[in-house]
Amino acid sequence: MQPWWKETTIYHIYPRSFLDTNGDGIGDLPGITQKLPYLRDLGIGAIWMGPVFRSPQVDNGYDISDYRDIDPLFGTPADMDALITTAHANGIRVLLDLVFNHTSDRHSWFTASRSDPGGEFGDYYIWRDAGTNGEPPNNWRSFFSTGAWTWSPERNQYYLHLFTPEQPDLNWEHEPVRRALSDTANFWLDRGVDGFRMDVINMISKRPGLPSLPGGVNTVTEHPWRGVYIDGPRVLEYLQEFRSRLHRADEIVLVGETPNVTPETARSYTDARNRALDMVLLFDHVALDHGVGGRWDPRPWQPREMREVIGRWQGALEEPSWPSLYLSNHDQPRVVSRYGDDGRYRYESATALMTAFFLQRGTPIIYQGDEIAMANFPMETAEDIVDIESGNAYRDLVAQGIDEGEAFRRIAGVARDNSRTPMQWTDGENAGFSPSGATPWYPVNPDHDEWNVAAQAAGDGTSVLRYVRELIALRHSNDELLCGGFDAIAVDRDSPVVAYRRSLESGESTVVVANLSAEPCPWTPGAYASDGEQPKCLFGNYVDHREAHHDLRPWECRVYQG
Ligand code: TEU
Ligand code: CA
Repeated sequence: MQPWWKETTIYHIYPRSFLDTNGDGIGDLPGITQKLPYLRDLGIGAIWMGPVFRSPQVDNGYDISDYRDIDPLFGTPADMDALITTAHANGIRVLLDLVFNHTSDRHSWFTASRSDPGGEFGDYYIWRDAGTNGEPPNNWRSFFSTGAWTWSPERNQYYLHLFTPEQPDLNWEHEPVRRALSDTANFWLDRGVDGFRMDVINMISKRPGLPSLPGGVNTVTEHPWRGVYIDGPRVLEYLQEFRSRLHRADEIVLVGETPNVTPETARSYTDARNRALDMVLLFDHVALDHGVGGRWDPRPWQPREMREVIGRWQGALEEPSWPSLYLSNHDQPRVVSRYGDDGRYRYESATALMTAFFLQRGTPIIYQGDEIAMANFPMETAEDIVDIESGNAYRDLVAQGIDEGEAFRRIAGVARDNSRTPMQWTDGENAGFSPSGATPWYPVNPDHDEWNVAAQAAGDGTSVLRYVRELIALRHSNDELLCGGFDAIAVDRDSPVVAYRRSLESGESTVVVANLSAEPCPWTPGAYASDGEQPKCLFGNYVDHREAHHDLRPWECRVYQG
């Protein structure tokens, strides 16, 4: 028997944009509760919700001022209890998002730490004196285009923040901090939740002495922060201690968000014998389109690179590790616009990408809206950039002397705003996200008239939604796909095809093949059947896939009996 989280499909909810029931334009907990039957019918076994705790919302809830309270924007603690109970009644487990690398600067721990260095909370954050000329203690930059240190006149010291100044980093070196955080997790476990996604969890340990990063290096290719504040020296130790303190530690699931993680560190965090995390969220496959200047310098990507990344990470996270599988989230653009084709082949490319990804060894995490192939928002001007990361990046590019139009173009395709637009439930007003007359916090994508849940659920032709339901059912009913090993099937170097075999020790196997391009390309099914015969095609995204013995058509994917 495998643990439950290996045999489930997780659905990632961005609460602010899922369903607004009270008409304030912001998605809420009752909205999530209302849609649980929809998720159950899709085959979802667990939801992960972005942070809904009390927060000034500087970074949409990733700046938490009270971990034990629900932000009134989203509802009440009673709404959360109702959500958990209803989810369980529908066979759906609930994962919350723990943001434990930092708090909000309005958290009582921080205000106490700032005003009373000698008091109980004095060491809860990373405080340092200024240099002799008043300069910050080192040259670290935050991930959001600012310096990583902010001066506090009140305490006469700088504090560290790897994200916005309103998100001061907690000092995990200080044991009471670690205790307070595991107590917080237990508070929610005792309320019935089944696990957590842990935000930027490989940033919790900073190298002692907080050394400056070497100057003049290409930060995109050289990652000078590795071992300094990413994958620092004590991450594994902290995670092991954290897990050992949890109630029901063996029943729940811990998914770590780990930017810039390496195969080695990912393996150590997820090695079952280490009893730290169960899965980590990987990043190489969402960086294929990063150019020499990084995320804000996009370049075309090659299917070959996707194939290499898949092979590398499936190899790195073999037993006793287990991968997570995701294609997009609230920090990334929409996958169909980014790696697929949101024009002519929108259905085909969305389904091919999901098939190639979600049938690998690991647990699929589907981001809300991907099940109907939601696309990037058609931004027109810099005014459409609302997110703090994208907005800062835009200003930064312009300050570097890049022309405003060019800066906007670079940001628009990759901005986090793209994936944060309201969920498209219907073709009606506000896409059914907010009640009629309300104004959603971010405009709905105008393509909701065609691309929405109601349209894709109705009728019996092809739809991305119906395909995803069948894809999940296929995975859940096929032992090779659930627990088999992964072996890449070799293809020509420049082929756009991703192909692999999932096999059990008993010899049974299932073959997955996907053409990640609009070009037809050669494929000989018989060559991959164990007995050389024409293998049985079980599944595919073209209606006649069962009779298909010919080449792969644009964005075609198929699943064969081994
Ligand atoms: O994101 C972590 C992270 O590294 C982000 O910088 C993300 O990769 C980036 O947007 C891509 O350029 C997590 C959360 O998912 C994100 O929403 C938060 O803003 C961030 O942590 C801070 O808590
Ligand atoms: Ca609301």
